[in-house]
Amino acid sequence: MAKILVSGLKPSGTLHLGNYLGMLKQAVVLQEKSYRRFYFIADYHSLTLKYKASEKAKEIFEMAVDALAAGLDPKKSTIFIQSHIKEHANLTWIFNNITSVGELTRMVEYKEKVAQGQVPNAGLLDYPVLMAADILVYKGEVVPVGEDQLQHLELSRTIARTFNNRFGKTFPEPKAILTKAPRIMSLADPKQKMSKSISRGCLFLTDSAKVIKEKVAAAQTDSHKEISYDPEKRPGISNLVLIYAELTNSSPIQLVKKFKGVGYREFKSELARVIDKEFKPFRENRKKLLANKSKVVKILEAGAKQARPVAEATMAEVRRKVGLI
Ligand code: AQP
Repeated sequence: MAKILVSGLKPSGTLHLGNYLGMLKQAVVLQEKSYRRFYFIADYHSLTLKYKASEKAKEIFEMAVDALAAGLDPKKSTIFIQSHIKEHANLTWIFNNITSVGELTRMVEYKEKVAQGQVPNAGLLDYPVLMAADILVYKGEVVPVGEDQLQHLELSRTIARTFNNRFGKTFPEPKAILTKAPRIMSLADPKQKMSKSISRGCLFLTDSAKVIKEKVAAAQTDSHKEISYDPEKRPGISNLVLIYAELTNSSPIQLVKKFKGVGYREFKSELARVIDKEFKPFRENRKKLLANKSKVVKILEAGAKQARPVAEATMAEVRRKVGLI
């Protein structure tokens, strides 16, 4: 039987190159493999961060538009909005009772977000439990994610194991599918992950050719002259080389050879051209989808209709096993 694949995108801002190379590009490619796929827009997760209620609906809808524009195909994948399937929240509550608070407070992303000034609300702390429910409500076995989500995914595995031990075998222990670029760094600070919530240093999928050129030209590198790949010692240029490699299906080593004797300015200009070429079709698809909003609404409704019976069946089984009537 085809393995079950689950992943999500949080509508907390515009998609960036990190989201694309860490997860989305691979999600599109995986549509050609024999999985049963569930992709959702993680609107509940986005409420854990500071946000403006008047802008949230637009953000959620546009994240769905962006996922479709990047190539997620409703004929191959079930695409829907997280909060439209109430079982995500229901299962979170069950999982809350088998998860230790100590483990949640040790999550690196929680600590980072609080250090960045996010309110340490219970939702932010509970984020990884909701993530476990997102995956396990579909009995997900594989999860395409970036490296930042690995610790959360490990907790999903722990939750699945704990539940199975206590209530009987119910859930698989989901595994990550990582890309060769699982952590793209900020263009402004190559020691920090590129993140939607820190827009400085982000290269957005919606950026025009001109903006891409300006941002890549301004990307922080170092005072060396030659192109090389050494993420530890030369994180700035290495981040750019990795981006180039991923977008051209080559390897950093091949690129270091190819650009021998070429200066940073010329390399950056070439990289900007490669990025723009990759994202041009995305920008065009996005424009078309935004002009046909009812089509997107229908796709999301159809996706929820496909996802709901699967989630309901899991929740019915869980209710029985934990002793609810
Ligand atoms: N910098 C990154 N490099 C590689 N992969 C990344 N991902 C995120 N940042 C990078 C992966 O992209 C997928 C979608 O991410 P998300 O929407 O679930 O939210 P996130 O992981 O919290 O991403 P951001 O951009 O950092 O958002 P904010 O700032 O709002 O928290 C995930 O698979 C993620 O691993």
